[in-house]
Amino acid sequence: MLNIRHDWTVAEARALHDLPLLELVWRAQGAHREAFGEHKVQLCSLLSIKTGGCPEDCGYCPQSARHGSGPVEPLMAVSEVLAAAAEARGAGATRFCMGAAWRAPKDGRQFDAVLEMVRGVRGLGMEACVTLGMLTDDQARRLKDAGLSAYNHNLDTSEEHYGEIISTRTYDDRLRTLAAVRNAGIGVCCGGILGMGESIDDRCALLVTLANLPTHPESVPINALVPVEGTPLADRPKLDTVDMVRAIAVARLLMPRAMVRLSAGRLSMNEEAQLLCMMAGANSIFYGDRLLTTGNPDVAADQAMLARAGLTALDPFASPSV
Ligand code: SAM
Ligand code: DTB
Ligand code: SF4
Repeated sequence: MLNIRHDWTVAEARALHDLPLLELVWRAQGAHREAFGEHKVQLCSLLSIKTGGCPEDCGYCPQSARHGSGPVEPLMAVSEVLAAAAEARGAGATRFCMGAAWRAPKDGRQFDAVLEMVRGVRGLGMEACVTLGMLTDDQARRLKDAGLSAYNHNLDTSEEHYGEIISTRTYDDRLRTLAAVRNAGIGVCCGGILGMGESIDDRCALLVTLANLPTHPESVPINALVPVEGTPLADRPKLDTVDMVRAIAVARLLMPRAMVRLSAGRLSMNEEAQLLCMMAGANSIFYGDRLLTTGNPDVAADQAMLARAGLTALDPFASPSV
């Protein structure tokens, strides 16, 4: 019987986290098999539809105007975005995720263009996900009406550590947007970043917060910090990949039915480490040679990695999120 709970404690998550690695991975793999059966990998392509110049001060992010560390580009044209989505579909992606460096979207021409992008991506037969910052209930409803499959909004870290990373919005602001997304009937994509100076308990607390939401997120991206020159976190030491494996395994055990995404940071992991993350329950990756502003393994390398491991890609709409 799958263990679906919403009353996890940090101590329980920590006890799982600290198990001998092979015991932890074995348990997580068991939960994964029970929830999904055959292990398939969801391929999600990512596109930055509006880049940089963001007023928020997220310490990890090259798109914050305060760090002046990355390119600044206005909202892309709908036709360009849909051409990129069609290309991603051609390469085998089943989900197209569009990110905008906004604190929150403003109603009007730009929000209407995003709705058009969502309709277009769905029209291509792909799942559509956007991440646009904080949302109102009305904006969530309009995105739902346009056919949005999922909304990405990360808690990033524990509530305790959050203030060390971001000062321009609160944890509660983030939770309110997640509630607006859930109430509108859109799938929730919510996870975090490891390697930002947080403790192991902070990592466990983030996963417990996600698991104790009234409904588990359908999708949980686990990012390793991509250190970018000019950001306050540029000099953080590289995350130990075993820490990534442990966090993924705990996410799988706490939220057995979620798509757990091995997200940013794959360029600094070798393929064996990535496959160990999959063994521990990761069943989704960002696919395509760019994340938002930084790089990702190219399509050919990922195809070769999956083939080498005998892993197959998920069919469109086979995930429980839609
Ligand atoms: N502005 C919107 C927001 O913050 O909700 C959407 C875009 S924002 C870039 C999406 C997510 O990307 C962040 O919540 C964060 O988890 C992740 N991210 C940004 N920069 C990163 C980095 N350098 N390394 C790892 N993840 C990063
Ligand atoms: C998520 O959790 N990770 C993605 C996506 N959601 C939007 C973003 C990763 C960004 C990495 C840094 C960059 O490329 O700018
Ligand atoms: Fe802006 Fe999002 Fe980057 Fe924060 S993570 S600075 S909100 S783009």
